[in-house]
Amino acid sequence: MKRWSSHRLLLLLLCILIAAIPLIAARGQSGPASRAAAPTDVPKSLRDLAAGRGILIGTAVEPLPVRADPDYAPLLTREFNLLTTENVLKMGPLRPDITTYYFEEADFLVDFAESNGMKVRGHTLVWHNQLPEWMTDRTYTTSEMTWIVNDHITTVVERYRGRIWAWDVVNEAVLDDGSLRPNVFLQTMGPDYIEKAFEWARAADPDALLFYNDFGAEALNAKSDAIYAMVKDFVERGVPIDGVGLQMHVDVNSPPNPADVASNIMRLSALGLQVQITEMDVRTSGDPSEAERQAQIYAAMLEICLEAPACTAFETWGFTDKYTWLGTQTAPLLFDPLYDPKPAFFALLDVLNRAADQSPLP
Ligand code: 9MR
Repeated sequence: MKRWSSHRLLLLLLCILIAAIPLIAARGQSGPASRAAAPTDVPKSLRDLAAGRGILIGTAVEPLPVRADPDYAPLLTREFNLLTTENVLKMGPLRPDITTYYFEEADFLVDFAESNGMKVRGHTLVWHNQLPEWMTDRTYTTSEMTWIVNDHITTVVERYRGRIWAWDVVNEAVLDDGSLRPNVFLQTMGPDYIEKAFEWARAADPDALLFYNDFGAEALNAKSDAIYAMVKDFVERGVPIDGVGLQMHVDVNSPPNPADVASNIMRLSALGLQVQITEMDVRTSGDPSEAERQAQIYAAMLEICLEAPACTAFETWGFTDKYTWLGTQTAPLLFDPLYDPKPAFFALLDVLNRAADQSPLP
């Protein structure tokens, strides 16, 4: 047999390849393995759907799992476009002594949020809990405490001016019976400490949204009545406040009445204030049979938020049951400890999808 020279063999291979190009291209366009079809198969994320409805969807975050758990950040940045600093901006962790501020951890989370297109809620400037020992170990005079709180708000809010979208300026200052919580600020500065905090925050960043944030005041009760009266008075007197945060730490067996939550949001929005669901979780006994009921509670609260134009953000207090302040037995969040989505996650997706169908964007 006649032997083929190597350059003739090469030529033959080239011809076969050229002849096959149209076939390969056609399969690429219409075959079952078509890559062009892939993007439509990927379900939209909570953050994509929420953005289409004009609200932000967020969650509380600690630096440790962002740094150390490889499964954590990809899901966080896929599903959420708002990040609340769970602990790092509280006075205890932030201010180890009266003149020292430790910003490293907060800087890390703010940088992380920015590089992933997420807005930041700063939590929290004035709170009776998680205070540094130097504050709780001795008593201060009125002018000393006024200086401490003013320096704190001014230093922290100025540092993140233009980078922190919204602040929980004062957190949990009201008790269930509607009276002011007798904390160290009330005891030294008197009831005016709340409005002073808002004024100092406004001066430090005129563009940040300023919130009063509390728990157990989602529906209609003595506490939410007192908060309503307080912020109404602030609005009337020109104290700079932009909104009220409803934390929404609830139990699967005793959720707030949805109609009452809607009424509460309505009366706050009639004052010209925004409302945000800031810390939602739904505690269960850990029994998986409660997962559907938990999902309905999440869905009901998101629906209320979507129906109220004043409700501008919906946030959960963490997103995986692997990391929750309630302990891992209570399964309060949207993903299980292995990061598998729970019925609560699908219920939120469903609410956002249905809302998008009802009012398509122009
Ligand atoms: O989730 C926070 C937890 O890690 C802290 O140990 C705890 C300290 O009290 O605070 C938790 O967050 C709280 C938030 O700052 C204010 N609202 C209630 C939240 C749950 O306790």
